[in-house]
Amino acid sequence: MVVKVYGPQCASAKRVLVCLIEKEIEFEVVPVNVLTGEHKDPQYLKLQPFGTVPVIQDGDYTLYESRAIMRYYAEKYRSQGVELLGKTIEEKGLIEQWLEVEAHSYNPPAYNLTVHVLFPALAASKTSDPKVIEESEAKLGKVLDIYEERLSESKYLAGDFFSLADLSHLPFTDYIVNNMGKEYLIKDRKHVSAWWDDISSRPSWKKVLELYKPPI
Ligand SMILES: N[C@@H](CCC(=O)N[C@@H](CS)C(=O)NCC(=O)O)C(=O)O
Repeated sequence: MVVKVYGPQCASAKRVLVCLIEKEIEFEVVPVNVLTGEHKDPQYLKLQPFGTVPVIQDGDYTLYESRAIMRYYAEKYRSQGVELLGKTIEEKGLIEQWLEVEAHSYNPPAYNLTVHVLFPALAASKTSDPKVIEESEAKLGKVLDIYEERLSESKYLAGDFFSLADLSHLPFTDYIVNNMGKEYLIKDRKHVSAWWDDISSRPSWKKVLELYKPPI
């Protein structure tokens, strides 16, 4: 069964796509343009009542929330493609810890920067608040200081192996480094920078960028 992914152009959807590629799962995409509001169409809201992308359909199974989708496929196809969930329960615990950090500490300021720096540059209808930009950058900097410490001890976030925890950072970090002129947030931190160079050079991520070109 080919997995149908709605909204491939958006960062959260790219999180799902890179996971599907790592797991060698076939997919097709359905474009949903968030800049023109297609994610609020009544037809789309039947699939994703909160009106955000992505959503997947796998036969008659529908799932939304990008991290839930990644976890679902990493578990369902555990022995296929790259192992993304760790080998032991301790590794799995650390992966979950860093996935939570990504969702609740890293993503909010990175998302705010995307909305206030990147979106206004792409659509005249989107406005920018300099105060939000300043506060989000400061928050993200503090989070990245903790990452720097962690990545001085291990090559990847959960240990010396690539996992869902690292993968989940790819789309928004790519915006920060390549589309917002804020690459210094990553590059000025030696271990974070080496980690970024490593994870962003994976063939799976390069494939996503080749298929769905930034800036969005
Ligand atoms: N927690 C959701 C967040 C999804 C999300 O915020 N998607 C963005 C695009 S990256 C979106 O749909 N934004 C449009 C909006 O919120 O109106 C997930 O991970 O799937």
